[in-house]
Order: sequence, then structure tokens, then C-alpha cells
Amino acid sequence: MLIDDVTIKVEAGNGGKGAVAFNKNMMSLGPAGGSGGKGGSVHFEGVSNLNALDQFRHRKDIKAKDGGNGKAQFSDGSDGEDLILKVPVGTIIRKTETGETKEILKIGERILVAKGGIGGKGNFQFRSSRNTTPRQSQGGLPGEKFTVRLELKLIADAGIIGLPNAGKSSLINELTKAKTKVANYPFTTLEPNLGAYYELILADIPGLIEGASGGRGLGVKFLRHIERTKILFHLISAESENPVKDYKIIRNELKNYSKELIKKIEYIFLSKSDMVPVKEMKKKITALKKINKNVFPISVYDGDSLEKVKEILNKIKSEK
Ligand SMILES: Nc1nc2c(ncn2[C@@H]2O[C@H](COP(=O)(O)OP(=O)(O)OP(=O)(O)O)[C@@H](O)[C@H]2O)c(=O)[nH]1
Ligand SMILES: [Mg+2]
Repeated sequence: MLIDDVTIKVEAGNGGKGAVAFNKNMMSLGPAGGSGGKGGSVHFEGVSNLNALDQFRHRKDIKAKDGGNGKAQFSDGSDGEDLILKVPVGTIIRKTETGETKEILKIGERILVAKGGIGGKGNFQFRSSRNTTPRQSQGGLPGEKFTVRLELKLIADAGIIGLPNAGKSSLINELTKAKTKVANYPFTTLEPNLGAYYELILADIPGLIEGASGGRGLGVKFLRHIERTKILFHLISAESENPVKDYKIIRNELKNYSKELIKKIEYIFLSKSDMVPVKEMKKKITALKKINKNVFPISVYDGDSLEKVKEILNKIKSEK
């Protein structure tokens, strides 16, 4: 099961204590206590892996390292290492205590959630002309602590949709580094998969079937994921007896779920074009073009057709 809603506790590291020490050298007997190091902070960072929230299934208390204590001989404590927690792009981060909400929208985007405490000053920092042998030092400050709810609402630039077995996963695997399972039977993909095409996020959505909007098959869960997708890549197998009928089944489900879904820009890809004679392809394309003129034949075995898809993506990228 995809983890898309999880609550965790994050705690930044505490600052280290400052030291009180004096120089033991013959010549100078001045203060020499080092300061404490800073506690590690906790950040979230966006990644394309949708399953990234899985790490929190059994690990709900997260703490960054404390800063080291200061020592004698001007030796400052080491800083605690920052924790960078990877979460899928589209994760909404809500601090329970404050209600503050942030969202990770891009791969590599980082958000600081809990700041590490600063280290205390050692007595060396308290020296002055009036007091050459200070005995003061400071404790470190505590790191911030929050309860954080992480909720994933998939965001993609292009969502790849269609009936089961249309070749959706095969296409995302060709266009991105995704390694989604491909097999010659329906419902191979049970959870959405993301892939990155440069800065664009593509989403391979599990197959939709007639009645999906009413909960049939994998149902509504996946229609929800299309809600925040800007553009739809609608795949229809060229092997289908009646591609127009296939097209309408999906459009109907989109419409039944939400009128907003059918307003999205849509490209139709007649997939597995290598399986069908040219003449038949032409006929099927002509029929689809009557509905939407953005129709393109594609095959994972036809490099030129994949280039065409990339051209479309490049155009989307440049308009973003
Ligand atoms: N000949 C040919 N076969 C293809 C092509 N694209 C996909 N296939 C095959 O079609 C079958 C289904 O491909 P998938 O990519 O798993 O289809 P899907 O739409 O992701 O299917 P679900 O996840 O079940 O909805 C696999 O056996 C693929 O190898 C293509 O361009 N040409
Ligand atoms: Mg699939």
C-alpha cells in the first residue's frame, strides 16, 4: 500500500554546552573553554519516488544529532549533522502545534522544519579587559520539536491515463528513469508511479475502467491523483477494435468524477502502433482526430514516435 498520509515527530538536535577551562601554558593563564556545537536541523527534500513516505511506516520519532560540548584548549564542539528527510513531490507538511502548512513542489526543493539549537559559549567568549578569568559559560539551546503530518497529493505536469494494458507504464519507462513493472495483463500497476523528464513530473496512473468513478476497479483513489495533474496523456491501444469507444469510456469516468478533469489539456496517443498495419492505423487516427486533433501514433519500438512525445514534453517544459 502506498503511504500517503502519515504523522511523525521531528526533533532537531540540541546545542552543545560551552566549556569552562583555562590555558595551562606557562605564559598565559587565560580562559580557553570552547563553545558548544550547533544541533542538527531537520529538513524535508522533494524526490520523485512516490513511496518515499514508506520510511515513516515504522519510524515515527525522528531526531537529529545534538551538537558536541565545548572542550578545553579552545576546542569547540562539533555541529550535529542536519537530517534531510526525502519526501515525494506533492507532500503537504503541516505542523500540528502551529497549523503552519508548507508544500514540497519540486524535486530537490528543501524545507526546514525543525531548527537545531545553537551551542552555548565557552568561557573564552566571555573574556574582557575587566574579567580575564571568566568562569561563565552557556548551555546549548534545545532544538525545535514538532509533530508533523505529511500528506501526499500527487502533483504532476502530465498524467498518463487510459484503460488497463494500454502501455502507460512502458511509456513512462521510456521517457524517464522510472522502472515500473510492465506486463501483458490488465492491472499490472496498482499504485501511481512518478518519473522525471527534466524538470517535468510524469505520473503513470493505474488503469481506469468503466465505473471507476463509482468505485469499480482501482476506483476513485486514482482519479483523485489526476486532479492536480496539469495535462493528460491519454493512451489508447491501437490494437483495440474501437479506439473511439475506449476513449469515450475514459472520458466518461473523468467527467463523472469531476468536470474539472475534462477541461485539462489532453493529448491522445494511439499506442502499440507497431502491432497494427499502417492502413488500419490511419483509419483509427482519422476517427480519433474528429474528437481531438492532438492525436499521435506511438510505439516503444519506434524511436521517432518517442521523439515526437519528447517534443511535446519540451514544449510543455518551455511554457511552464
Ligand atoms: N508491441 C508493443 N507492445 C507494447 C508497447 N507498449 C507496451 N507494450 C506491451 O503491452 C503490455 C502492457 O504494457 P504496460 O506498459 O504494462 O501497460 P499499462 O497501461 O501500464 O497496464 P496497466 O498497468 O495494467 O494498466 C506489455 O506486455 C508491454 O510489453 C508497444 O509500443 N508495442
Ligand atoms: Mg502499468
